[in-house]
Amino acid sequence: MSQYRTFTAADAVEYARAFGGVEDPAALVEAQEIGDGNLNLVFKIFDRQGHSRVIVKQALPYVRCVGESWPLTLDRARLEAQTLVEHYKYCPQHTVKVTHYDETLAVMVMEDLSSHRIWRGELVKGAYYPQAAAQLGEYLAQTLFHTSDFVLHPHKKKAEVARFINPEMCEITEDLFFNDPYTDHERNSYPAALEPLVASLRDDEALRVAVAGLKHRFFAHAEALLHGDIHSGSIFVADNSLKAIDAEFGYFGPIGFDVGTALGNLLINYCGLPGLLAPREAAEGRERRLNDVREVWNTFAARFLALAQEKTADVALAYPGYAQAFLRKVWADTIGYCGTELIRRTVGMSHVADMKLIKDEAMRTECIRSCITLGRTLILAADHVEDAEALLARIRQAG
Ligand code: SR1
Ligand code: MG
Repeated sequence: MSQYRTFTAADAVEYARAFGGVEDPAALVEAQEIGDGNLNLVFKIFDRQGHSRVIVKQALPYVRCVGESWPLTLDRARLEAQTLVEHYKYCPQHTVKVTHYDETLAVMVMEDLSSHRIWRGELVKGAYYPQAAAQLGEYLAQTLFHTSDFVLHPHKKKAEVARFINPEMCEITEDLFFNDPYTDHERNSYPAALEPLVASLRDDEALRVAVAGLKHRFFAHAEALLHGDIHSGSIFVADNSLKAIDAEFGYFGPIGFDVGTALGNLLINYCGLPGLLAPREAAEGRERRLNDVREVWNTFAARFLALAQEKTADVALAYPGYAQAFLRKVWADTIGYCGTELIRRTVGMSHVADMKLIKDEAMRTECIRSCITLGRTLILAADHVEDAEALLARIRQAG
């Protein structure tokens, strides 16, 4: 097969028969398009018994949620496949397995995760997966440590940075995270009642300087191969299992961006729960989210440090105390990027179910208000928060 064309369900079945890696390809008979993200086509391929066996994912040449007026590189499929394959090497237990990739068709075949559910969907229902936070911390530590200068030879690291250059997808993040919410941009969308609060973000000099610093580090700090979009909709969970998917924003960037995006989505849920659940369940759910935030960071930091002590190859970076000093900078970045995720998901164009599903309009507005306010607090406080306990105290204080 060659020449890009957009797949129909029949194309996806034919492709899965040819490249799905199943023992009985003729048994694959039906495809269902299940993509609910912003960008791609995703087909579940079923056998005669109605069991889903593999996933076929294809990049469209434009942003799906906007349409053909926003063209987008097909090369993102290569970057997604490469990122997932690389992350799988270091953390197979928490990364979806990609079994085949075709550059021309911008298609990949992946393991079917029907036994799992998208974490965001579970979080908005109040379902709790007690192991998920520690598993996410483990995924972040393994993937980010093993693709960093702590372990890669400097020549290999530079070649890897080049292999993962991802300018068009990075530009989306650069615009949506660090520009749009702080300007009067047509892509922004938020309740009219919040106009004074959003206008105050534009006029907040200290905030704008801090956001500029975060954007600058996103441009310039090639610390590790990031997932690049590790929100709760990019994570599948099941009892005692967690798998990261959807890595088309992968590139070498600041480690705190991935960790901050992950924490940010837990905190968006924290802000949305009062509008999603009855008061008692919401209060319980919010405590769980705070525990999740603590667990993600503490697991990530402990595992990263242990890996650094055991495996650091570079003689200077191995000097006692350096890994701890590096993690303090990652912590400050994490809090800052976490704050930008809260703001871009509520002021910018990419809204999420944790807010969208709140039925009562006044309540939704108040949840969005608390999310924006918390985002600003975190960005401004990023350099002054001692540890996870101090972060939780600030979140509780913010209301
Ligand atoms: C135009 S793409 C909008 C958002 O969807 C993706 O999932 C990323 O989060 C991106 O920022
Ligand atoms: Mg995605």
